[in-house]
Amino acid sequence: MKEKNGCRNLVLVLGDQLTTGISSLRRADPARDRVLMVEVTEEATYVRHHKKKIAFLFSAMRHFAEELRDKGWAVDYVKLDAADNTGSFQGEVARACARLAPKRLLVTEPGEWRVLEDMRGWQQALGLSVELLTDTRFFCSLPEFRAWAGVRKQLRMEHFYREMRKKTGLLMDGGKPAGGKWNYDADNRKPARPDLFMPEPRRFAPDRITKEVLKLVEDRFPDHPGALGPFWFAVTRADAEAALGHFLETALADFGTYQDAMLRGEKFLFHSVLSVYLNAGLLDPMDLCRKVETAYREGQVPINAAEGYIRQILGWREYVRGVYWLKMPSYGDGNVFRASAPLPGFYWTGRTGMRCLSETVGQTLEEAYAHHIQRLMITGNFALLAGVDPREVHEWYLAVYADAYEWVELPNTLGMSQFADGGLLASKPYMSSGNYIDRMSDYCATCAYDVRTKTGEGACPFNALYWHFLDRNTDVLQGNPRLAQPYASWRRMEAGRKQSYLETASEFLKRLRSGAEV
Ligand code: FAD
Ligand code: DLZ
Ligand code: SF4
Repeated sequence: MKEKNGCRNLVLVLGDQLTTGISSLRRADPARDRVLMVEVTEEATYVRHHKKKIAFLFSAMRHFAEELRDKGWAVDYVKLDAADNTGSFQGEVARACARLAPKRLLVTEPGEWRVLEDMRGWQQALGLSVELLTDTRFFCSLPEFRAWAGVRKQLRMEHFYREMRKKTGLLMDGGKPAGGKWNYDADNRKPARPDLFMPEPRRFAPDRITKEVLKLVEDRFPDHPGALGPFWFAVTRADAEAALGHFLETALADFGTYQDAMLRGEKFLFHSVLSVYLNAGLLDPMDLCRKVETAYREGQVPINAAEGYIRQILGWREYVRGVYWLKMPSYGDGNVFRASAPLPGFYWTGRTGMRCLSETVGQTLEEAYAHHIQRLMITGNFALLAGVDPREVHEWYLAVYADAYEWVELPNTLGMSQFADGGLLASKPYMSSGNYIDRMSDYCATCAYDVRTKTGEGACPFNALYWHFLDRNTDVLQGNPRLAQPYASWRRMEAGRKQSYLETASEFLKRLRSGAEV
């Protein structure tokens, strides 16, 4: 039924805007305005999101609606199974307009181009004044990033990061970087030993709201990938803060040192598992970075850990967002290698004899989580070497990770991991033979393939695929100075050995593309 006088502003809060600090809520007045939050099928199915990701988001949204009500806001919350739920943002805004007759819609800009384009049409489609507000949850505004990028031939994260350090004063001693160096990566990247003490992320038992959501997701999305249980994510700001505190105490000190390590059965190592909360709005990146700096200043963690961690948030996270909005919508079409193979079926099941992949995909399906080096150097590396269509790779990453929204996922996948943008984001493709994986993990010891065998039956597929990739993409890559050494080795290699690499890789790709289990 239509409200008599109508509300002044209707404030649409999206599922990844769960903070009272969001610009739309800051512009509004709880006494006169109304909040709208909606669970819609379209958002859950435009890619088949992991069940745990949908459950996390719906539960966090429902808890946030409660928090807002406790703070005095009037909230219209539309559950997925509500009668007449139209299943789309626009449909639900239209229904709310008919109910509430608002004078204006306030919404903070969404994190995906697709949704922004949709919203840009609402004013006309709904006959309603729509005000899109800047998302202020980032260190670097989009105009600021555009200005930084505009005067450069090449965009490099490291340069951007230093600007951000200077701008925020994070880990700065006057005009100088704390400890004397900007970047401590040289002290990082040690392989982990299985006998190290491994911290675990803080886990939370599902409450009544989460249990209701888990049932809903099981009923409504039975064919989506991934396991629903055990479900242990924080779904409130208070619990996300507790998870952050636990990370600072138990894992941050070794974050840098073992940042690139991988171990069987150790899904998290010294990673924070906080991106899922940061990206949904349950944690504030500025507050997080300040807490990490304090831990360093108080002598609780070494500089390589604090700097390494802050660089991920202040550097990489901000940088990929800037690139996304600078280059969309064409960015998503990048495919410099013209790769066209379908994504192998084992990305959805984990069934493969390649231990590194079965382990990474397996934990992804269990937890909707894999750490950075697994995403980059296992699933990403394999898809790159196997010539998989980058769009398919992108859709997989967007679907299976609980922290995935296009603004952060697309540049990481298409740019950093698949080099599909031709080198805008990364100065060379992140690719490796089995040797790197063997050095940084214990996967190879229990693999059906032998990492030391280079060609022929039983050889680690990464070994031959590495050379096949370089050979078939010579036209694109041979001028890249960072690949001068591998191309020189390839040119020097004895013809018979080259042939054997190429034949082994072709044979493997044929089997892979036939759908046979590899
Ligand atoms: P930690 O290792 O503890 O790192 C700390 C924080 O730094 C993270 O929580 C995250 O907020 C930030 N961070 C680290 N690396 C990056 C990066 N490259 N880009 C942006 N932020 C970063 N991250 C996402 O948040 N969402 C994604 O959808 C996503 N997709 C990715 C796809 C690929 C192919 C690759 C290679 C990386 C992707 N990343 C993505 C970046 C990174 O892998 C995750 O942020 C990280 O694994 C999250 O786990 P964590 O919280 O334990 O991170
Ligand atoms: C990811 C997601 C899902 C699965 N469902 C919803 C939803 O029902 N309602 C909502 O407001 N947001 C959802 N989201 C997050 C949106 O996809 C996200 O806000 C946009 O993609 C912009 O980043
Ligand atoms: Fe992966 Fe090759 Fe090692 Fe097997 S041998 S785990 S396929 S790198």
